[in-house]
Amino acid sequence: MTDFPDSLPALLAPLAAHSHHALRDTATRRYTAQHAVLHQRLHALYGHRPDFALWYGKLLGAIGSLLAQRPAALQAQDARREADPGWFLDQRMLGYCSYVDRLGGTLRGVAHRIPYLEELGVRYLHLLPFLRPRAGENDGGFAVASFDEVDPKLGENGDLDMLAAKLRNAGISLCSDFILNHVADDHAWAKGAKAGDQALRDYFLVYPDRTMPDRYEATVGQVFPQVAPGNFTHVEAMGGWVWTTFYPYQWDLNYANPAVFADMAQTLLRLANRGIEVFRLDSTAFLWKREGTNCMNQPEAHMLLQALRAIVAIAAPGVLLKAEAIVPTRELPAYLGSEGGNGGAAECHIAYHSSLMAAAWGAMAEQDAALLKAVIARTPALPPAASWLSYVRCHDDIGWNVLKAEAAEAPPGGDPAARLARIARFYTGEGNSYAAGASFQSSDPNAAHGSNGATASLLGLQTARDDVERRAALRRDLLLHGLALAFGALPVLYMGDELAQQNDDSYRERPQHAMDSRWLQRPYLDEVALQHRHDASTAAGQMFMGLRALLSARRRLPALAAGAPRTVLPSPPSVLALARGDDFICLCNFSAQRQPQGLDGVWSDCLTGQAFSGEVVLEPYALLWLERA
Ligand code: OTU
Repeated sequence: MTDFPDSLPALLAPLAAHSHHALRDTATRRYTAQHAVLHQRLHALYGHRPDFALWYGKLLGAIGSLLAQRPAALQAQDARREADPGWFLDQRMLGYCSYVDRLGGTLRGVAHRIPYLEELGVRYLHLLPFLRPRAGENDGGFAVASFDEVDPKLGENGDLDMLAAKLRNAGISLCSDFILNHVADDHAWAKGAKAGDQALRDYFLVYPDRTMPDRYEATVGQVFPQVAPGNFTHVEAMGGWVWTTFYPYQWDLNYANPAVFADMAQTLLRLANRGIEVFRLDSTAFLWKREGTNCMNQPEAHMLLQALRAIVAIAAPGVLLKAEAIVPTRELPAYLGSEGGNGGAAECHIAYHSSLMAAAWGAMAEQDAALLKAVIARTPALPPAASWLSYVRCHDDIGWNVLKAEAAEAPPGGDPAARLARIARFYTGEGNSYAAGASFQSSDPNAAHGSNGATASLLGLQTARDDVERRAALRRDLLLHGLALAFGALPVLYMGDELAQQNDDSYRERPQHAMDSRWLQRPYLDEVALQHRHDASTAAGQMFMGLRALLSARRRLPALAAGAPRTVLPSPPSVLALARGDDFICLCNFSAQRQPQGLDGVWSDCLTGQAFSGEVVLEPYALLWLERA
């Protein structure tokens, strides 16, 4: 690369004053390893600009400064993780996701929950947005007004640093949303743009009239078709239409502008230096817009992410990037990097396997594993030191449209939209469904957009009329969790699910939340259920202890590590038989009927030690973890 001599000194200059020569040598080593990808991706995106070389040198200088500022404890963690890049693939890794206020009230309060998290074996805590959000409606914190201030309702900046350090000392990695697709319309950049600052106006995508918005709308989908139709919002102060993929107050950032990339990359490194170890890259699929497309999963979005990965590898290699891309299965692997293709570059370390999650819920509604088998068949092996994230529920809806391809192909086939709409209607409790949930954003009952509801409520605990139905609901709940734990991923529990918490309907009384049924599954941690988590006579106790038994079995089974092999064995239509290597099988019976499953050799139940050989009869909704005897 001809510009190599111009760039390394830019990176090293801020380190010149640094007392430790080692850091300069480390920076040189990392830069040498990353430069080709970093320069190639950014040159491809912005090299046409006459100021590219100057911009690139400034960016590297900023990266060098942030590396120089990185606290020693984090530098030491960086070194450990550079030596063990697959550290997060271990089968003992377990994630937990919650809102700060719903888990502990404030950031300080979350610190008091660490013993509880340790009891579960949590090693990764995803706290939903805790930076200063937009005043008023803010999409649960996903409209960020400042990346450098903590939400005053949750504490102050020092509390974040303190919590991150306490979690790190407990062996728990703090994960934070990094909402890089958009900012709030009261973010300083948006306020400056509204005040007429042209450079800041160029941080956003603004159109003087409807000509371009209408052309884009012809091919772009809608995320909130009911409450926020369309992708553009007219803003008087901007003299036109601003691109707003999500709510009107969430202004998409313009990544065709290199200043945006440089600012956001530095913002991430500043937050990394506060002790955040995992960044959930929100809405990564939407980062690059291209007319005539759905403006998702564009090649340039992957170039941006690969450049971000290279920057993190230089300045904070102990940090993980996690892609939140709620997209069809075929689009997912690219977020973890490509071995071949555009020069084989790493991208994110982790990606949500959103179609696996949706297919498991689809299998439960259909009492048939076909959708799930189709998704697993389309799930390729991953690059080294990359992992799926498996989960049962999260703070968002279950998005069905990611399954269109599998719904068309998996038996019995038929119209995929109608099939997904049937599943979505099942989870609203239609007909004799046991579910208690709500459809999300689908104005047309025959269109499947999303489904909301707490896991236990969607699986029948809320409608259960007697102990038989309660036990069936809990079996379904443990089945979905057992699959997420056995699949071969970094599994993340969603706060409250471990206690079989149900829907929180209170959102309907809060004007700023009433129109968004995702708040059904955003409860406060139920202190009473928490007290009963060891009481087998309660649903909370049965769920917690059932889950904990699976978790302790999982910790001793290397076959369940994220990177270990995975194959689907022959099974009846309503059973998933997932082998992990030669000596472990996860059996899931998605039906209300007993199902026979053939076995070769002698196996024993990981939880009870009961032996099976030749065949096992699976009880309705049974989960069975077997290890070769
Ligand atoms: C993400 O959502 C967040 O998880 C949501 O909580 C936010 O509302 C949204 O971004 C905007 O920040 O596909 O990749 O269907 O599941 O918007 C973006 C609604 C997403 C969400 C969907 C999701």
